[in-house]
Parts: sequence; structure tokens; C-alpha cells
Amino acid sequence: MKISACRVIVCSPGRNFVTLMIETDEGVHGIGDATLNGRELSVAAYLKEHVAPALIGRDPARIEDIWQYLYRGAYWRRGPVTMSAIAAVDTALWDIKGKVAGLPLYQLLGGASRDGVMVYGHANGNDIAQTLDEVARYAGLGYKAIRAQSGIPGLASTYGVSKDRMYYEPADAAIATENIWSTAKYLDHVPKLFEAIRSRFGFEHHILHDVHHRLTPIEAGRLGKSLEPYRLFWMEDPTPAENQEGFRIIRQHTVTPIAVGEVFNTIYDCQTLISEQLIDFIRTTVVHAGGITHLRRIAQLAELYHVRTGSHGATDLSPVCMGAALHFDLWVHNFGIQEYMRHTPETDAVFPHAYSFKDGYLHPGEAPGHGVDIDETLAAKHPYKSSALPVNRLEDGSMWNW
Ligand code: CS2
Ligand code: MG
Repeated sequence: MKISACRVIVCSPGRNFVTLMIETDEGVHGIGDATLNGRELSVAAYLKEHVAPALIGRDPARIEDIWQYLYRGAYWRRGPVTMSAIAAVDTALWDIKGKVAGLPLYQLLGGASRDGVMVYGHANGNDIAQTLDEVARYAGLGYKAIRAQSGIPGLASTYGVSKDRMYYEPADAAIATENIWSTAKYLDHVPKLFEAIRSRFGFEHHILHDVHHRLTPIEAGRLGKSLEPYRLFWMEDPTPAENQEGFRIIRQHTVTPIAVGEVFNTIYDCQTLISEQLIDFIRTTVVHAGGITHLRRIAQLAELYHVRTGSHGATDLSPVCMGAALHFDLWVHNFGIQEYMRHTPETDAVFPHAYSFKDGYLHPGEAPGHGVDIDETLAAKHPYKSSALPVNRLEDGSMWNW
């Protein structure tokens, strides 16, 4: 079998997605997600110009060799664009391998380690009362784990509060929307949110929160300590993680579990965080961390240090990534949880898939490969729309982390 064509499909059924289609001379095809929110065309160009031509004629079964060729052969290694492109190729090749074997991807990895993949939903509201109602709604949908984000008094907007409660898409303008941030207002407010949640719902559900890179390490230590009575499942991205050593400061002050890694793209981004047990969950996922092949390496390093997986699963990761991630989640021993920000019906129509939700768990299904495909005719009806993620400024106007 040989790779006969590699096509990049850019579409926007409600939001932009980049999908790599790899076709073979025996009629089997595989697809991979290459979506990088706000930078979609960078990855599309990388695939078209620097990857696709080099794949034609290669044996699609040689997944590891192709991964190494694209990683070592790039010379300019790592980074979100390169690793998302490699991820798309890797995912498509695992999809082909599963179809050729007639097996769902999780079987190729080593079989199921669990019966289902526990996921968390996204309760959010403009204030505590609205957020509590959303927590109740997600609990009613059967979720065992719920992330809670609420508006901050005195701030016009903040991360994670969507316009329509259900579907959250932060990339909302061609030129970045400028938000204002106040750490002081945030730190005063968040403990009240979780005190209200635990008072109303008790401790039956896992409750999570995404700080979204906005604190310094010592502020994150203060936040974690203030949230300890509410026993969060995790505090996510408490501080920008380029400075991996900064997490030693957080660990000195709090036992609130820490999750990091959705913006990471290789094992090197988290090597210290994992080997020094500075985090409890690693958030890397298929589309941005080099595909199944590299994500497996990260998870197996994490297993040595009691770190569990908690893969990113926002709306801007396509159903192709979600499908592949669920096979990974079903197999991996040190699984923690899977994020599940539901896609809109418009998106789901373009990406028919085998995965399904029941009682707070997702299952990837038994279709050969990763079980997700793309309806190219429908995709063509949704052209790309330039969009950028917001930026954050502090109240004095200086740039901050969004
Ligand atoms: C967030 C994401 O889901 C999460 O945990 O951090 O919503 C993130 O903001 C987006 O994926 C960025 O495109
Ligand atoms: Mg996050």
C-alpha cells in the first residue's frame, strides 16, 4: 500500500477546522485534525507546502518512521504549528492502520483499560447564580465531573463564560478582541463560587476550574490554598508554564491538584513538571502534541510519576481529535479525565463519528480506525472565516495572559 494523495480541507461549520485527508492506492483513507485555533492557515500551509509532497509514495503502515522523518527532518523542531501538522499525519496513519486491520484504534494500542471515558462538561454563567444553574443542568445530563467558570464582578468579560451557555468559542473576531483582567477581583471572587457550588451540590461531583494562565506562581499558591475546602478535582493552567520550575512554589503552598499542558506540543514542555511531580494531570492532546505516537510517550513518562492524563477537548479541537483521543483514553493506564466541550450540530454534521455519550462517559465506538470521517461536500459549504483568540490587558493597559 502507498500514500497516493494528501489533501488539506479547511472548513468552518460554526468555527474553523483544518483536516488532513491521506488517501492510498488501495482506496483506504485516513483523516487527522490539524486545527490550531486562530492560526489555522499556518498549519494548513505547513502541511500543503512542507509535508504532503514528502509523503506521496510512502508506506502508510510505517507510522513511527514517518513521525521521526517529520520531526527530525524538520530541523526547526517543536512548536504548535509543526507539531499540529505532524499530529494530523500521525492520526490519519493510525486511522488507516485500524481500517486495514479492521480494528478500532484502541485495540491497536493494547485494548481497553476501562469500560468508558469519564468526561467533564462546562458549566458557566455571568454570575454565581447562573453558574450554579448550569452546574445543575450538567448534573442533570449525567456528568460526573463539571468545570465551573463564572463572570467576575467588576470585569466586563473573563475566560470560559460563553454567550449561549452551551457552546463556547473564544475566537470571536478577525482581529483579537481586547479583554480587561484583574487578578485581585478574580482571587476575591473564585472561592465564593466554589463555596456556593459545594453548599448547593455537596461533594458528589468532581468539580474543576480553569485559571487559564493568569496568575503568578505565588498567586496560584494562594488560590489553591483558598480552594482546598472545596476539594477541586483540579486547578488548571494556574500560571504560564514556560517557567516549569515556578510550579515548585505552588506545590509549597497547596494540595489542590494541578492540571497543565493544553498549549504544550512535545514531551520536553512538561518533562520537569512530570519528573518533579509538580503537576497531577497532563493536558496534552492528540492534535497539538504530535498525535497518538507522541501522546503515548508523554503518558508513559507521566505514569512513572503518578501523573494522570486529562486531555484538552475544547470546541476548537475537531471531532476527529475527539474521536482519536477517546481511543487513547480508553487504552491508557494512567487515565484521569477527558474534557468534552460539545460541538455544535453544524460541526457534528460535517464530521460523522462513532463516539457516544452516556451517563457522564464517552465511548469511542467499535468502528475500525478512530471512527470519525468528514463529509467533504458539506464541509465545502462552510468556507474559512478569519478569526483570532482574544488578548488580555491589565486595568493599567499593560498586556497580560489571555
Ligand atoms: C480552554 C480552552 O478548554 C479549555 O481548557 O483552555 O477553551 C482554550 O481556551 C481554547 O482551546 C483556546 O482555543
Ligand atoms: Mg484550559
